[in-house]
Amino acid sequence: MAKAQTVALIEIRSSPQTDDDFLCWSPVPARAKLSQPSSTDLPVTLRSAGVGPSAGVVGFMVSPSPVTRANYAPENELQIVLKADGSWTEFYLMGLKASDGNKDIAVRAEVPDGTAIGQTMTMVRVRKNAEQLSHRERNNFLSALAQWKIMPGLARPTRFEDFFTTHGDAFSHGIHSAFGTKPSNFLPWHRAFLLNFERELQFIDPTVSLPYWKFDEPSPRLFNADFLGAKVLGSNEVDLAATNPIRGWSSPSGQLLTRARAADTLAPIATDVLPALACSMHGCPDVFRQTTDTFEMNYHNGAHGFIQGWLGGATSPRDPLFFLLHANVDRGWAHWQQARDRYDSASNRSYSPEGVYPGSVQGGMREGLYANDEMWPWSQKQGNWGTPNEPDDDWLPYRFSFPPALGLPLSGTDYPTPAKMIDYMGVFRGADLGFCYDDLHYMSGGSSGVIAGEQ
Ligand SMILES: [Cu+2]
Repeated sequence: MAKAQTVALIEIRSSPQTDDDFLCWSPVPARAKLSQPSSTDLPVTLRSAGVGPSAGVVGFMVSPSPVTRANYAPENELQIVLKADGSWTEFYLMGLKASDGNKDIAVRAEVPDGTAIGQTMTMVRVRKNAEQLSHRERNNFLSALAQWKIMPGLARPTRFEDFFTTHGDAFSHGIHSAFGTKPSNFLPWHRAFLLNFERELQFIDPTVSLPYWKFDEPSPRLFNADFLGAKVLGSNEVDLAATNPIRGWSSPSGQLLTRARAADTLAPIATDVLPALACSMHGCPDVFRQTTDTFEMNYHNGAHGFIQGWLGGATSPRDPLFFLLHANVDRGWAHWQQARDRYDSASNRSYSPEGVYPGSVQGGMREGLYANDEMWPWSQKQGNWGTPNEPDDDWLPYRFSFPPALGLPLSGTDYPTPAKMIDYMGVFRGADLGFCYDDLHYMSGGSSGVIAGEQ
């Protein structure tokens, strides 16, 4: 029986800070200890307790480090012993069911009579289908988006302008096969761009994750005045409700958001032209270079072209729908990766060209496209496009730093490369990038995100 003053400390991602206490499906290290030395070891049970009916669920594991897909076996609770000397006992935590837009999971250490002697709050923060967000999740996202738009930028008038200008500058310089030279780094570049955006939203509200617009289905909730806007009949104007935090969304010059179509009753992409998502059933290209253009040309271009308006041009991130559209393209890539086990960034099946830029353009392959090249703009280099016959003044050396996220890769001078974008769930290298999708589990392509028997 514990003494009244016995207290256990629990740390997620093994740091005392709580602003890294967010989980996806990937196992992350955690630890617990007595707050002060005791005369005896203390056995405790670790459990998670959800706050509210839609709360998330976490699993526990003790395992040889690291946890991999080969030894992944989460439990609903875990018996551990807190050592008398007050040293740490390590374990792993992983999301089993997504949270509802807040830290709604208490991770508790209980002594045998059921008394909790320590607790920390966490959430399973995953990217969800925008159509299925709760009111809380939608409101959190819109409020953060409204604040982000007016954040003071580092080298441009607003952070918003940084993003769409950067996309415009890079548009025909390697990030799209359709509008520049081949090959492109379309998929990893946009994955980094989205993650950069999502981390900036999380500075404003750490409970927010980027929703995706599942554009092979009609999306009446998303294309609504209460969410990303309803198209006004007979014009390209977009109506946003008076209570919508992003009401009046405009460009820096004051133009209001426009779209030529809405996808509230129609879907831009028919399900049967999604070979990439159906590839586990129907067969799909096996190697990255055969796959990336399918995502870009058939899938991504189709969605942009359907909506048009601001989404139709090189500065398409002016419309926040851009980020939800690209999250779905990224999710498509993630499904393909899962179906083909393409997490090894050193394999040309996962990404090519491999290696680093050799110093001259060969076969259209420019600096920034090789797996281990730092990508612009995060590389912060000027003129690294490397075209021998053009002035290298297309890319400006302005600061576009990847926002640091505690306990996660990519911050400071750990610049994004295509290779660092491949294994986003840490399946191969053991460190996740801090995002995941509601229908793509660490272990399988299952649809619910809940492992059978664990809820
Ligand atoms: Cu796009």
